[in-house]
Parts: sequence; structure tokens; C-alpha cells
Amino acid sequence: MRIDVVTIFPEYLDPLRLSLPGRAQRAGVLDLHVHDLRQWTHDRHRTVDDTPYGGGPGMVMRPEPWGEALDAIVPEDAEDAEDPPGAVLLVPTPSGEPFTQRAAAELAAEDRLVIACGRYEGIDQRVVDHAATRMRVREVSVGDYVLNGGEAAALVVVEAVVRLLPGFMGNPASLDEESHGAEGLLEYPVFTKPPVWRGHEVPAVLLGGDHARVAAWRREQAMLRTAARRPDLLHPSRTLRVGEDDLDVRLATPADAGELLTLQLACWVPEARANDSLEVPALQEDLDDVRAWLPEWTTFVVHAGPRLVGAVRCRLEGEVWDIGRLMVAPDLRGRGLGRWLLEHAEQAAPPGATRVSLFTGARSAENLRMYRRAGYRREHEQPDEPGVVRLGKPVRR
Ligand code: JD8
Repeated sequence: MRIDVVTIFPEYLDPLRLSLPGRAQRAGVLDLHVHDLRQWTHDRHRTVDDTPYGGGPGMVMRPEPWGEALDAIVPEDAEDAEDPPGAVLLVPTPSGEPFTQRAAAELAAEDRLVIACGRYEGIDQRVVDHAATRMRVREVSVGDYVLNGGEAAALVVVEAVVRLLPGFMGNPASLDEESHGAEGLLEYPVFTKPPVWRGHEVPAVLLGGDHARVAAWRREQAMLRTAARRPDLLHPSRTLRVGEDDLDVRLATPADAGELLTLQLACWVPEARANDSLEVPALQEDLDDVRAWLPEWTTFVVHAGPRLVGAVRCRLEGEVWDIGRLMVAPDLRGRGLGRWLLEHAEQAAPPGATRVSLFTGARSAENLRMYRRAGYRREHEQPDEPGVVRLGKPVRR
């Protein structure tokens, strides 16, 4: 990847010679160029700013030096239609779209980034408007606080992007578990030797060697920490309209166990009747069972106001994103909520997943039709569950 940074304080980007970005340059993964904007001024004082039209405090960065800088760094013919997609111009600004892990991942897939670091009250808006006529432009903010310029934001963006560059991170799988990673949860607490430090002990579950119990503890800690510090991540307000109803979708928490069991029983009794077998696992469970499996699955719940009306759970088994317990309140069937929840679960598939898979009753005609329309194809009969078929399809990104 090539990154060009334009600034009136080039030495501000010196830290990019260190640690990860430094290694990336030496490894040839990153081709970083830092430019002093003043080289595109032509007056004795190398002026880059002027007073704001319409009055007001401070100064604004002049368009001419920026225009010449971008002409030089991304020459007109570099953006020929023959080989899109070309460079992305990134402009840090407090009024930009939030810079997120998802944005970092998207930018890490690009060949070229040009980062324009503003100062003063900002850059004359025509620079961005003109650039947008010949390349993709993203105005991004690295956080809801005010900095004095774009350089610090450029350091943040470069670090967040470079560490995602293919083949650069030591163990890409660790990316999945990070905060804002696939699940969008904050990280669980971490510990190392000694087992006791100043009277503080390492949680016993971590010393027991039972990987499943460690995974469940870590997931619970991540949930509790996220609920305490970033409830917005647990309750992303994704409103879904089904009929007149505005439905809220969020990640389930341990407190949802009771309602989930109620919905599960309401959904699986008709399912069992349709398949003449009450042996279906969902009907064998009680509240403790639901409480037990909740920390092991990523579970989305849908509420119409206070009422739980839909849910689905999913988890990674090797490279398979396993989707199950897709439930829609019987009185809300046939409005597309099931299909919507299925897509929601599919979209949550982490980078490591290559297939999505689920199973349903061989005689659940309505479900089979919906899954077929959603691109699922029969994989095999469930060996230990006669009358149950497994369906699957490749993960679509
Ligand atoms: C670029 C000039 C300073 C901003 C008058 C203070 C990003 N999350 C963020 N906070 N602040 C910035 C940022 C601030 C910048 C510039 C980014 C260029 N300033 C200005 C407007 C108010 N001064 C940022 N990303």
C-alpha cells in the first residue's frame, strides 16, 4: 500500500518510522511519503493560509497550494478509468464521518491513500469538492473532541490501517478477538505471571486449562465490560420496520434468558408438530440451559417495544458460521422478520468464516422455502437427528 501525507508539519509524522508502521515500510508492505505543503507555495513567505470569507476567528488554508499538491501526488492520468479504483483522499476533520474499525478495514483494502492534514480553522472546502471530481474522498473524524490539526489523526489512521494490511499482522486470528472486532464487543481483561501480585490473584478459571470455560468466562467479561462502558455497542439502534412496528435489534445479554426460553418454546412446539417429533433439542431446554448456552453464542434479539419478538444465535465452528434458533413470534410470521434476522446473522460472520450453515426440520416446508430463497442448499441429513437437514452456502462479504 502507498500512503502520501501532506502537512505543514512533516516532522509530526516521524513516529511513523517507528514500531509497526516502521516495520511495514522496511518489509515493503507500506510505501509512505510525507510531503511539506509549503513546497507548493510560490511567495517569499510560503503562505498557506488567509482570512476566512464571511469573517470570523482564525485563518483558513488557501486552496491553491492544496490543488497543486494533489495534482502532483495524484496526477490526472493516475486516475484513468482503465484501472479504477485509484487513490482515496482522506481528510481528517472534526466534522467527518466517525473513523471506525470498519473504516480501517475498508481502507486497508485500498492500494493508495492520500491524507490531507489541515491546520488553522481548516482547508478551503473547494479543495475537497474539486478532488471529489476525480477521486474518492472520505472526510473522517477520529473522535468527538477537537484537535489543532489533522496530523495526530493521520497517525491514528495510518496505525489502524497498516496493522490490518494482509500478511502483516503476526497472527491475523487475533484481529477477530479485538475490541470492535467481528463481534463489536470490548476486550476481556488479560493477565500474565505472577499468579498473585501485591495480593491480587489471577482469576482461577484462567489457570485451570479448560479452554471452553476460559472462552465462556472471557466472553462474559467482554459482555459485562461492554454493557458497563459501551452500551451503545450492545444496543446499536438498528430500527427495523415490519408492518407498522418499529423493531429494535441488539445483542442479547444474560437478562434476556427468560424471554428467550418463552419465545423458543412458542416457536418450537409448532415446529415439532410439523415434524411429528417432540425430541427437538429446543423443547428439552429449561432456563438454566438457555443461561448456559448464551455466553457461547452471539445472539441477536429483536424487540417491539418491551416485547421480545425475534431472535437468532450464531457462532464460529472452524470456518463455518453456524446459525441457529432463528425465532419469530408466531403472530409476527410472514412479514420478512425471519429473513431479515437471517441476513443480520449472516452479516455478523467474522473474517475467518467461509461458509454459513444451519439446520431445520426436513418437513418444515415454509422454513425450507425461505432458506432456499436465501441461497441455502441442502448439505446432509443430521446424522444424529433423523428428520433434520443441514443447509449451507458460502459466506458473501
Ligand atoms: C483536522 C484543523 C483544527 C478544527 C478549529 C481547532 C480529526 N477528531 C478530531 N478533532 N479535531 C480534528 C481536526 C482538527 C483540525 C483539523 C482535524 C484541521 N483543525 C480546527 C475546527 C475548529 N480548529 C479531528 N480527525
